[in-house]
Amino acid sequence: MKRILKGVAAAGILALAVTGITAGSSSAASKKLIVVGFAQTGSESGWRAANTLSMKAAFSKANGFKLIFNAADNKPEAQIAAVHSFINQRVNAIVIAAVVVTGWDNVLKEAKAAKIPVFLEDRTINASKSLYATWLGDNFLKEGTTAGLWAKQMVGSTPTNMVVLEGTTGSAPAIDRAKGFNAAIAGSPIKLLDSQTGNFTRAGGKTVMEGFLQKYGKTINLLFAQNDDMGLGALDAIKAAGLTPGKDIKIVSIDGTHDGLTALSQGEFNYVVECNPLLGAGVATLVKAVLAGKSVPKANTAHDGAFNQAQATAALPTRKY
Ligand code: GYE
Repeated sequence: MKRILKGVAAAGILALAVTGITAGSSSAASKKLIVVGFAQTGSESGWRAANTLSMKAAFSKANGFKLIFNAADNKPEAQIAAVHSFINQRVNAIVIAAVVVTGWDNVLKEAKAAKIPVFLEDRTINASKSLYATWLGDNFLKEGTTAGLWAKQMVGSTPTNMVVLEGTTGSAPAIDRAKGFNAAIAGSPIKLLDSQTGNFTRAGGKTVMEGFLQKYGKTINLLFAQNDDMGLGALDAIKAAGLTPGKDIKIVSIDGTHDGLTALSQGEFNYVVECNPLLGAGVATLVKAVLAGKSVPKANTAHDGAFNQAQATAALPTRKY
């Protein structure tokens, strides 16, 4: 919890330093509302649910906003269509949590031509920096590195067979977490048996883990789940195969949701790296700053910690998501 508070406080400090204004201005009611279109990925995970709530709370009428919310069911084309529709509606600002890193150039050029600033929330994209105002999110590469360093240290010199549940193919967190993790375990006796996408969902994690267990059975010693939900889905598959998660198969995951930390506290997960989803207030502050003509940093990174079993148990009573 301390870490989360630190993260939120840091985001607040950053926002204040950038703008000198807060999202909760009391004079907002007398002013025209700022119309914001938010293209969310979908509703794949507990992290996503917390992120959506945080965005809706920050982009409230009381804070001076009218939010047009779209969730794209993790379909890149549907998300780009939503952004097109925001441009057609002449919104004042567009916020995007990009499903995948590619495919953004044309629609972002259109937004630029229409003089509508674009804000990247959570996920990064592959596009020229001139096509968006700023990004606020978590450091996925560092999260992967932290998970990998834990795994390397945990296995020591014991030969270990690993399977990986990847997030949405082509998404920034799936790409960067893999990169960070793989670099961190280099030189360790961890051997990769298999790696497949579970689309950041519980159902996906369960199905893919069932397949891994059928194929590799008891030879699997370690699971890296790129988010909590896939790890939680995998627990069902592991138990159904007669194995004990956290013991027969060690599990490291990323996010730090309430359910993820509960599994860790109960010894079914072994380590969880945090990814803070409470980004709404920071993004709202950036939107107001940019619309007021202020200059803001191009990249704004939230601060994340990590949890072992004892730390998860201590954090759970006050965990916000
Ligand atoms: O880890 C996962 C979610 O983009 C950081 O998306 C986010 C990821 C998060 O579905 O649970």
